[in-house]
Formats: sequence, C-alpha cells, structure tokens
Amino acid sequence: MERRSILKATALVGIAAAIGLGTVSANAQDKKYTIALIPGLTTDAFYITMRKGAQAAADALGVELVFQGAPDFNPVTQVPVLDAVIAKKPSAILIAPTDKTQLVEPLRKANEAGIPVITVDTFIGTGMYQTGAGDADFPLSYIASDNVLGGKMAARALAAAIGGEGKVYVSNVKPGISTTDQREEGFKAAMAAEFPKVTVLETQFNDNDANKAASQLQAVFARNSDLKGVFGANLFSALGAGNGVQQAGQTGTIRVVAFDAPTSIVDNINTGLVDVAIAQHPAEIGYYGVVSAFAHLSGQSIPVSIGTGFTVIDKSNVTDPNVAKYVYSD
Ligand code: T6T
Repeated sequence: MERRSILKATALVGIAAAIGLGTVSANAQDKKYTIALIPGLTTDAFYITMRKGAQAAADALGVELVFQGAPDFNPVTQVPVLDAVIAKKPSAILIAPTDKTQLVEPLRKANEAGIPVITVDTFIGTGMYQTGAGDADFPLSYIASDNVLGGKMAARALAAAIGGEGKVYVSNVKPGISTTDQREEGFKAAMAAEFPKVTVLETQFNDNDANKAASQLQAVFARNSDLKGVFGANLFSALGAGNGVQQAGQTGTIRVVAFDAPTSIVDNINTGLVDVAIAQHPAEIGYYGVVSAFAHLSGQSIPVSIGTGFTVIDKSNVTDPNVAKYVYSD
C-alpha cells in the first residue's frame, strides 16, 4: 500500500471506530462514491455549516460530495431538486426533508431506484426507521439533534430569564417540519410540567420569514402588553422575533431565547437583545452523515439513529473559544 492509501486507511479505521462501525475493508477505499447532500435550503447558515462538516468527511474518505438544494425551505421547491439528484444516480442521498409527510413518496422513488437514503436534521414519518412498520421507515438512518430535548432546554432558559412567570409564545416556521414541531412540543411540555406560572400563548407561524416573525412579535405585544418572552424555534424565527422586540423598543423587557447560532444571533447576545442561543452542531450532522453513508456503501451496518449535541451560548461564555467554535459559518 502506498503512503497516501495507508494514511487514508488509518483515517477510515479511526472514523469508523469513533462511531462504532467496526473495520472498513481495504477495497472500500478504492471505489469512488458520490454522496449527495440536499439541505432544507441552501442559504441558511445551519446547512452551510452542515455542508462543511460533510465536506471534511468526504475529503477524509475520498468521496465526492454534491451539495444541491432549493433557495427556500419548502417541499414544493425541494422535491424537484430531489428528482434531479435521483436522475443523476448518486451512490447515496443525505437529505433534510422539509416536510414529514410530503417527502415520503418522493424519497421512496430514490429508495426504489436502489439509492440508499439517510435523513439529516429532519425526518420523514415518525423518524423510526428500519422497523418494518409504516410506509416511511425505509431510510437507513436519522442523524440529528434531539429536538424535543432542545425545546425543553429553551423553556428552562426562557423561564429563568423571566423569573418563572408571565406570558410567552413560540415563534415557529410551520407545522409538519419534524425538528421545529418537536422543539415546540418539548418547550410546551417543560413549561407545563415545570413552570406552572408561565402562560404559553398561541404559536405564531412565520413560514421561515424573519420579517413576518418580527411583525408577529409586534402584533402579539399589541394584544398582550405584559408579554414577557418569546422562543424563536429556528434561526429565522429567532432572528425575526428579536428584531420585533427591538423595533417595539422592548429590548431586555421582552426576553428572547433563540434556537440556532448564526453570527447575527451572537451579535444579539452581545447587545442584550437575546438572552440565550441553543446552538446545534450541524457540522457533526454533516460529518456523520457522510461517514454513515460511506460505511453502508462499504458493506458495514450503521446505527439507525445518531444524536448530535448542543451548546448553550449566553453572555457569560460567548467569547470562550470552546463555545465560539459552535457559532455557525455564514
Ligand atoms: O433549525 C435549523 C434546522 O434544524 C431546522 O430543521 C430548520 O431551520 C434551521 O435550518 C435554521 O434555519
């Protein structure tokens, strides 16, 4: 084996061992695989960071990574992208489905064409794959944050910021997205169980439009002058809700907890507009997505789900390099 191959083999064994995949065969390294990554949308710092992690794994494994997505978070625009990717017959597809139900049939086409499917960030159906039950269990693996837990963490942070009582609401994208549905579910469950003096008002759905989220904040405040806080359940919801608080002149009075950590949210932590950001680890999701696809293509069994972590960012730790490294790339 020449030196480069030895290095590659060593890297592969190390990566495989790290996630418990056993040994990768020497032959696997000689095949050139193309792995497609279809994000929820292309211009979101969350998926841009996921792509970087995926590319790092692809480079380590000698795999070609194709990143192809739609400009907005919408099944209507994502499905044609998926169809175009399927037509090119990649070795495997990693996808963040933009709807739990509407992506089932389009993804089945990939599965029936013999293209292994792994979902990253979001899931289809119930997210329980390879069970033999239901019509959406065919993806091989689901690699993501624990979004119910993330929602609970957000509730605890917001309850702490408002002193354990008062009115709050969830700024969310739209029903049908596994991640943001689960965050809202976790948020409401924790508030109900742990903070009886907090009232959770009706959720406001913004269609991933930060301007809409900002207007909604002002409308909710107009109806509830005693509004104490808002949970922005994803990047655009949080950014918009924060802007709405600022435009209403309520910085520091209406408290904001943000899911996701682009640089703009970090700026808002520094100015005091946002109390806490719950950063996901999208680079890990992309990295383990590619590694898992590669392991499957190489004949290894892979975990049916892989959970990635969170980092909670607030004013006290925002400048710590060990925390700052989880701020998303733009
Ligand atoms: O919060 C992430 C992602 O996890 C979610 O599925 C959709 O929104 C983001 O991409 C942030 O904009």
